[in-house]
Amino acid sequence: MMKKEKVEKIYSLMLLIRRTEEKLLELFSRGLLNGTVHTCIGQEACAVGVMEVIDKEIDIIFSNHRAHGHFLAYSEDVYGLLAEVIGKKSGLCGGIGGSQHLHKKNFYTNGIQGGMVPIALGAAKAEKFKGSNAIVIVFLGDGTMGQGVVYESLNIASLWSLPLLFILEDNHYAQTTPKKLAHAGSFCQRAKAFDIQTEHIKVDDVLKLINVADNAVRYVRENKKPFFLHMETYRFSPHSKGDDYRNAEEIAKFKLEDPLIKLEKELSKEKVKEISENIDNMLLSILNSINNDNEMSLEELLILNN
Ligand SMILES: Cc1ncc(C[n+]2csc(CCOP(=O)(O)OP(=O)(O)O)c2C)c(N)n1
Ligand SMILES: [Mg+2]
Repeated sequence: MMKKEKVEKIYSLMLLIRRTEEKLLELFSRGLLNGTVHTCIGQEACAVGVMEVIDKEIDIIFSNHRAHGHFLAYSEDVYGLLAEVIGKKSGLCGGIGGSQHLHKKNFYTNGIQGGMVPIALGAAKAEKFKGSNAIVIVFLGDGTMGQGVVYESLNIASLWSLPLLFILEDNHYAQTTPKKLAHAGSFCQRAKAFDIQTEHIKVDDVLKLINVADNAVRYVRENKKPFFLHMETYRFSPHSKGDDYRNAEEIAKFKLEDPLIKLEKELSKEKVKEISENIDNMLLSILNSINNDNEMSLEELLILNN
């Protein structure tokens, strides 16, 4: 693929994630969602960068409570996601899983911090046992580095030489707790203590991230060994909805380094407008069709939720 086409594709996916999540926050504030949502606004590059370099036919992805971006970058199934979070039968998991329990093909998630890490380890063991060429990818947050099971998993992944890529999506906070109040030392050093190779990247340029993620994925596939990739990112949205105690100046400073805006500069104004309008129209038509399906309408749900 030419660089220009690649930039358009990556930008479209990142914008799709951002617009979808902005829509979800709006629907939540109108009482139209079934359950909670955690958005990854600001972190889209992490999801898109990794999904760009995996083998979607065979690789297995484990996400966490902040899963929409990973899911959309993996599947682009906007209808399935929105219908699920709205609580419709036509949703990915029949509308009963909600935002934190998404599953499609080789994509799995749940909301228990660290809960998916040993499951990913088991999947990696199964792939090794089968002798397949698949690798397993697990996304975890900085706060989740406080869960003991992560270290048990790092240990066994290294000891048994399993094809497991740990992706630490470090957005500096666990809910509202800054990482510097919770974690001593360096995250990569922790993985290195288990004899696992590591890489650290500050996520300000998605194209750079794609190269780093590609190397990590190749390393795991070729060596059948774990790898620990520490991505330093930032979320612009609150942890969930209104629960934000972060310093406004800090958020503003990170917004200046928004990877989406950085990528946008590589495209013409006309192209950006076209991509943006296409996404907005698509979201509108998906929401209309969700609204018009045979189940309860959004407005009926609103009445029910009140
Ligand atoms: C075992 C467990 N404890 C507490 C929670 C509540 N909880 C949900 S997300 C979260 C913070 C997670 O922080 P981090 O791992 O940094 O991920 P981020 O939210 O920043 O993406 C907490 C405490 C949970 N889901 N599971
Ligand atoms: Mg975090």
